[in-house]
Amino acid sequence: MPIQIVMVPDLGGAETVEVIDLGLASGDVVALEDSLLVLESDKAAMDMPSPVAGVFKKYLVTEGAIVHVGDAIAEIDMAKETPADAENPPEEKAIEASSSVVMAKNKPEAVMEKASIPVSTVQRFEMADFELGSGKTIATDIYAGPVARKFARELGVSLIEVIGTGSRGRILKDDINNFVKKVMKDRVSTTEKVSGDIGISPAPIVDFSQFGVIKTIKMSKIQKLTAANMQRNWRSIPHVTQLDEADITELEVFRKSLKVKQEKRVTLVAFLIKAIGSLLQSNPEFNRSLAVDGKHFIQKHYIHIGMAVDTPRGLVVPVIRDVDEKDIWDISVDVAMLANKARDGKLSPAEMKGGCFTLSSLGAIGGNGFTPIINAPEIGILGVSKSQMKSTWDGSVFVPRLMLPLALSYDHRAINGAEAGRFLVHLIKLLGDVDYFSS
Ligand code: CAO
Repeated sequence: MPIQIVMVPDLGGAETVEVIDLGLASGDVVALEDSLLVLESDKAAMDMPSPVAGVFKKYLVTEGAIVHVGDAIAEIDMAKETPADAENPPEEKAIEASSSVVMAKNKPEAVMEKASIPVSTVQRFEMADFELGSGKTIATDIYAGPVARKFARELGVSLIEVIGTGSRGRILKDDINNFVKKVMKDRVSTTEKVSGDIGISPAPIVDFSQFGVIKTIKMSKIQKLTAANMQRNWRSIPHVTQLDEADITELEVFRKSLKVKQEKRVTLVAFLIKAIGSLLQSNPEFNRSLAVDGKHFIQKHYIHIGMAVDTPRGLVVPVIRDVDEKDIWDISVDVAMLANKARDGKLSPAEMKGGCFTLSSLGAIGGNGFTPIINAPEIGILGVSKSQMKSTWDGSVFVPRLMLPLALSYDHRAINGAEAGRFLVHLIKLLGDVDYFSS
């Protein structure tokens, strides 16, 4: 049987060496001079190349074993030729490589013969201190065994860059792992730096109880979801907010007259939603979303508008559907119905989906203005604050007018400033046009 037993070669003076790295597994194809294992003397570590080509069977020693010249250390099956071997038979390669390599051919089964094997030395090898026998000696700066070398090759790691933490600075598999992890971590932090996170330090962890009595309150599901969505939208969308005021003096008179006549409640929010619906039709660039591929817009041919509602559980945004097909009364009914459902926690997931644009009205609460965060994948949101009587110049005199603060936030990847400016101007015009709502 063509089993070659490989033996410890002439060690050039050293009597014993330690086996420190066994890198092959049964069935591994071994080419001539492939590293079989690593031996280490007091002064150097050596890759021990295979004297034959074949298929590795097993080691006859364990890691940490102390071996002598001539000890059997491994078995290689030379019967199993590899494709490369077929073209270049092992014996020819062996003869080319080193005449001192003992080959299994023409030898009886399991020949136990002292082989003088070429040994490649690695880091810390000093010729004068460790003269090898008849083999070739290749001194390099890298001190690593075959397992580590194989692993490094698989990962494409240059061992020159890896710092060894093994005995006498030997590079271990873990050192390569740690090197790769560090490179990846550095790359992530470089990406973060490039993406603008440089200099943003994490929020300090403060023990507030040192300043007074505290209580930790669990966030509701809605609050957690809102926090995550706001964070994502704030960070990922280049927001611009355009500010203006609409003169709603006549509209408010009209709204109040409707209330009296119809004995039904119609709030300013219904007028705003109606007006936004009209603008999404005349300014279709606002009725889009950015496609995931970053190369297309999704143009919507339906008009559904989200309405931010403040509830005890947190902020929710039900959607009023097909606003373009509804009059002010239909919309008023939807506003009241969805706001009530929201406050009672009875909105279905479907009622909160499909919005094209959002209205966030803080008008009943107060404030001069705020910058709303876009509700992705929408690309625009209108923030409305409390209307106030203001002294305005009509060209000849100051007159009191009811002015409504508006803030239009838009995704600057999808909307240009001029488009946003026109959108707001048109909105202001509509809110001043009572005929539009009465017709
Ligand atoms: N300026 C002055 N008054 C306003 C106004 C404004 N901009 N907007 C509404 N009002 C008036 C209403 O017309 C109504 O007056 P009347 O009683 O005379 O009719 C009154 O304020 C109360 O309105 P309302 O709040 O009950 O109803 P609404 O239709 O105006 O709003 C809703 C409904 C659901 C939008 C509102 O209740 C709400 O929840 N707003 C908060 C939205 C929010 O939290 N946004 C922030 C999101 S980001 O954190």
